[in-house]
Amino acid sequence: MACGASWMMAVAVWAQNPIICDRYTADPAPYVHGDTLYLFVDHDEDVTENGYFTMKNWLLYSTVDMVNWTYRGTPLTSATFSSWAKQDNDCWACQCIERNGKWYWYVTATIKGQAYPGIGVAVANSPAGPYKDPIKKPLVQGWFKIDPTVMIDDDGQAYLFYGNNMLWYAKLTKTMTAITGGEKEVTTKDESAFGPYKGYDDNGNPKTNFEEASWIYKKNGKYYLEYAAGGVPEHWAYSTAEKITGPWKYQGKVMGQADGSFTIHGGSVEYKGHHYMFYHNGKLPGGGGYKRSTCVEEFTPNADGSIPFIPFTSQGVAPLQTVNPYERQEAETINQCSGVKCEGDYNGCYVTNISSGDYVKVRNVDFGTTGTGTIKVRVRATGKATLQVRIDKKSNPIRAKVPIVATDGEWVDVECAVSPNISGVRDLFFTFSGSGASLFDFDSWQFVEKGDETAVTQPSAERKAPAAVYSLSGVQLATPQGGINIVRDGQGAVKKVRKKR
Ligand code: FUB
Repeated sequence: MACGASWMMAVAVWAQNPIICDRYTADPAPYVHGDTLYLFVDHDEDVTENGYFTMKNWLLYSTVDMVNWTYRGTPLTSATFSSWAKQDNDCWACQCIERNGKWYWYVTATIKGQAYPGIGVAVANSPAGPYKDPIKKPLVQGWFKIDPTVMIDDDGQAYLFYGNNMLWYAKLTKTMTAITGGEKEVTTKDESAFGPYKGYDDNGNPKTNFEEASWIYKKNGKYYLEYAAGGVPEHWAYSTAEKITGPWKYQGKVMGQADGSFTIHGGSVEYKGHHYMFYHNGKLPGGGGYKRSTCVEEFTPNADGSIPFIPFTSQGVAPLQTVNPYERQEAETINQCSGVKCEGDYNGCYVTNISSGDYVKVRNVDFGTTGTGTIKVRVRATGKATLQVRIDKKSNPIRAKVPIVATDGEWVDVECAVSPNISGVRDLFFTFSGSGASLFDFDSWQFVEKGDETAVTQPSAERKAPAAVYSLSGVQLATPQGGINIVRDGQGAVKKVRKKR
């Protein structure tokens, strides 16, 4: 009995699939750029309308350690494609890549006034946007033309693949915003290419094993096409080819049917020397086939480059590095959470919708041997609340209790002693209490090492709003716009409220 209890605790501590906890995220499309893995995802709304996919926008998250994910905004909505796409729904699968400093985000949407889909592209100078639709029309359109996947070959030629049950590809021009040379159909009814037929559709037509969600890439001179297969419910499979034009050779199943979701759309990526397979399931609380959530598993390709069968886990993947608590960290960099939402855009994001009992977990934070003196949090509040700091478990004793007061719509920094101090590599929990909904907004946090508590910090330039500069000594310091009041309260906290001008 005791043994069983400790096993369950171990699972609970490490469980981190699904990896995004503030919303339902579907059809994950990872992209590695520099040190960062960007995750472009679709968004299943919290409220499903008409018992079908309810998807109004596309989201961006990123990570540098594979276990803590940073919300980077909602850079695209159906409004981005307002000249040709149906509005306020049908924001289906996507993929984004960078070329010569510009980011090209290919999406599925429904053609305005029609029932069939098209594939559009939005362009930006940075992954988080702002994005614009440069051509104001779909690149391709027609029945079954969904789920774009894109790659740039070694000779610089970019290709777009797309389709449901049927599969097409087209060359993209150097601008990445038009196709050239026409659309080519790939014969999905070729069983040696995509596996045996799997049943019939609603109209009695044979369904190919290739379902949708194509994911194209090249590795060691070989082309790989991963895709959802086997009809519905789908599993994950792949084929390979020596040339991008085929012929494709079916290589088999690499993942089973996703738990709680009849679709599985994902894709693999190599990052910092590791191989990861992304997919979605329906396992976030309240989730299901129309409320899906992104998951990730690590795998090791076989010596011949083939992909092994990858089992689903609730544990997910191991951290690639620790988080430095003595540098400013975004509150929206999260391992696990409950209740909260992330908001904002390329100017800066934050955690909001915070209620009593909600929590945010940050995994694998290295507090060092000296440990913490104080914590500084940047918040915006309309009333009183408390942010508590705990370690390793959200029910563990409170190490810091940061009092929050109304801030008049301003972002302010609040600093508070940590006791007993925290050292070592730990999981960090922020818990919240107060009365009412939406207690406050939480922008960032930073610990000050024991002995360094008087250090003065200028919060990062990520947020465009002017930052208050303050000291623990209670000295009022200048800010870019006006001064600040620093008030000590009975609990050792220092509240900084910017003066009205
Ligand atoms: O998310 C809507 C659709 O469900 C996608 O386009 C498909 O790949 C399936 O995951």
